[in-house]
Amino acid sequence: MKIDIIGDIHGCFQEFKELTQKLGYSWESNFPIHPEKRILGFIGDITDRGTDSIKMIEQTWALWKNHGAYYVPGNHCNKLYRYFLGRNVQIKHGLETTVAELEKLSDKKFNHIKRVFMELYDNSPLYHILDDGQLIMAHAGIREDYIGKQNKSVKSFVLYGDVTGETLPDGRPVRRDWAKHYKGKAFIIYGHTPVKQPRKIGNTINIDTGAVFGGYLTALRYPEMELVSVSSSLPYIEGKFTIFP
Ligand SMILES: [Mn+2]
Repeated sequence: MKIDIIGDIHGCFQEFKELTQKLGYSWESNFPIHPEKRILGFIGDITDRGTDSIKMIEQTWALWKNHGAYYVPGNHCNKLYRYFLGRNVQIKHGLETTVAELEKLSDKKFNHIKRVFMELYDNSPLYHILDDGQLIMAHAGIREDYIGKQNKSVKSFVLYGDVTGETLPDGRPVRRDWAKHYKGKAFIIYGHTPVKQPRKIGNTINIDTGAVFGGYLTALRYPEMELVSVSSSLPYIEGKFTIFP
């Protein structure tokens, strides 16, 4: 398989369009289509914080539904799904921007966006095992002993990472560096924790380069293992990037 997997987009439609163009996709049909039938992969957190979450829902759903794109949910996707279910979720940490976009829609358009997002979410696995088990897409990564399993712990890990339950002084959750200890054969591609440059360690790569915080939007071309990035149009926010020792 030939797939281009994109890191956390967070409503950055403009960067998504630029990145797919740089990857050789054509936008003639208003959706990125590759002339050699490469496909796109979405690593989760397609919405929240950026200005175009609705557009990213439409793009991701249509590419998944009609063109074989792969998607796994992130924690922000999970929260939006629970919002659509009518659960009592807190409209903050980025969800407020998506809700503000939704509130401007007509009832008809709102119901359409709700329906397609829920369809996408309901039909997507917590993580994808691709290429005969050689490649795994998981939003926040996955531990080797969780691969192939589906339970509450696995769900929490792939959505939030290896969190300790503690928080840093700035409110961000404390996360263990699972990638450093990963010894599995499958190559794990993930995002969730913004880093200044893609972080490749062992058989893992984090491609969340903080597009919504003024970094880059990054894709990994598989199986070529080439990284392709575009600069964010947004102001750079230093404190949002994790620096690993
Ligand atoms: Mn995330």
